[in-house]
Amino acid sequence: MKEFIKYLDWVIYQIYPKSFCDSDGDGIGDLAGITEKLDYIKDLGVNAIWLCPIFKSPQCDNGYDISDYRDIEPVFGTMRDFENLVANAKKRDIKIILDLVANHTSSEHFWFKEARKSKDNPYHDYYYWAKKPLNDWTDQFGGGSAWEYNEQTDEYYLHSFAVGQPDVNWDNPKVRQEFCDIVDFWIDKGVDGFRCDVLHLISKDFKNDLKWFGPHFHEYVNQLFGREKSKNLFTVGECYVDEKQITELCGEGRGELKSSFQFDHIFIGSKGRFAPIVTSMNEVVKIFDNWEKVTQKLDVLYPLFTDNHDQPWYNSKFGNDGVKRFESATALATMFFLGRGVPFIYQGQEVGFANSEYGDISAFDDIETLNFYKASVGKIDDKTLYKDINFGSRDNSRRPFAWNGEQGFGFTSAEKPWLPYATRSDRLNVESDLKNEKSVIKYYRDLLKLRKEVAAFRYGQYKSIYSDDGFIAYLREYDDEKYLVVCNFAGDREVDLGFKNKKLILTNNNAILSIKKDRFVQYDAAVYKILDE
Ligand code: ISL
Repeated sequence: MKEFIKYLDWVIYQIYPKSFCDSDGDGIGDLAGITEKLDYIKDLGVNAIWLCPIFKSPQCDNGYDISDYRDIEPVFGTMRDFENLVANAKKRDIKIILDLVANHTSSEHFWFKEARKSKDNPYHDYYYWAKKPLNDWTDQFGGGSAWEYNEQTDEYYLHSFAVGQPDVNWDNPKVRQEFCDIVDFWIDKGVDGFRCDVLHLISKDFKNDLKWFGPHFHEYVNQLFGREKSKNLFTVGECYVDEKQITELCGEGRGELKSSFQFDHIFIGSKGRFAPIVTSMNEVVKIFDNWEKVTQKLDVLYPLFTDNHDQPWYNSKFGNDGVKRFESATALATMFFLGRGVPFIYQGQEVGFANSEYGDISAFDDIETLNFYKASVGKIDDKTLYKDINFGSRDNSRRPFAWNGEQGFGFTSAEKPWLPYATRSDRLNVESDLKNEKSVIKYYRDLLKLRKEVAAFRYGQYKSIYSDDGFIAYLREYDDEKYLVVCNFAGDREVDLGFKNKKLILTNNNAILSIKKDRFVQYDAAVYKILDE
């Protein structure tokens, strides 16, 4: 049996700890807050959670700048809170996945504080240094050169992200051993897996583009995750893979990663994060269909996702977050989460949260957004500037989770949260959604229940029927069972899908009752069981 088959039973819920639930009233979410909400998570039909970084960090990039990999960031709680979270999660059969940031540390990490002191410091070679910048790489946050001057040694160090996030030198065997030890430390704490932040950058090729897999990439990943102790972890890379790379990295027996994200459906039509897109769901359905076919053929585990903490809400970007918000959010979920692969739900996606409208830079925190603002203010008119920021900012999906419509939205008892609430929180929150006749949460529950109950949605073959004009129809087949998934993201249409005898088992529009001719209005999603033909 393929080693990844068991992960097809997993449904992963991504948590941004700062913004999920604040248990101690300081305006910042924490581990105890997550523990309080485990039943909510469980009730959705989730059986694993991925926590964005919870480690000690100066928070220049919200925890992706780690100063101690073996300690919990005090604003999130203590190691006891973490152990308590793990124990409570395990009681509910929920697995724990941590975020492993292995490409860079914080500049406040002990290694870097030592490394920068002198060229003969034992930690100096833990990072990349050069007398002059080795190339013209710029940091990924629009902050300028990726090389920063260090006076003490009269050298430059590399930071692919913020100045406070120096890249570690994976060519140094001591660094590789350090990360193996870090992984093992968390295995001993009961962790089931890791999401690996920009892992494709760990082996550098200074003559090429920063994003390319470097010469020793596979060897280093194998060293980290191919070991006896680590080989059974669930691992997913944020590696921007293409078809070839996903096989090389996630293929059976490679001893590297179990899966990796690709981002074709995220960056499609985009001329940059803050430039409103020029595309439609037509492209998205084609990309989805293509990756389903490709990963099936290559026999690799595919992560099914639309949202994460680095993106504005997918439904706001590609779907409809206005009058058809429910229909559009649920149609997206239907297409993605009944596919072949492992579903990743980002916190709040299941409530149909949407982008915010702010007109003041003080409402933003994200380093990339602030860099964009600095570079653009005064050069374009304010109206366009805020339109672009509201469209693309990572803060959209990082705003505090709205649990109810009360003061603090059930997120915090503090007067002010760390980041202003989403502008529609009074209407878009868990409590109001659950009262709604058209509840996104309830639809997610039904959808995940279906995925859990019907083996075909987990292990079945993916068979493409149609994917064009913003319309998709696909089959999932397993043993003698066949299921048809249909989602229409474009204009109203009547289609003959060719399956005469079928039973509707899930839909976001109860008006879909015709079984002979199939009529679909925009954002209709329907799932059928195919009966004898
Ligand atoms: O969001 C991005 C900037 O537009 C992406 O390029 C993002 O930085 C990239 O996907 C890497 O993301 C990961 O590493 C970053 C961190 O800021 C992100 O939150 C994390 O997901 C640096 O650690």
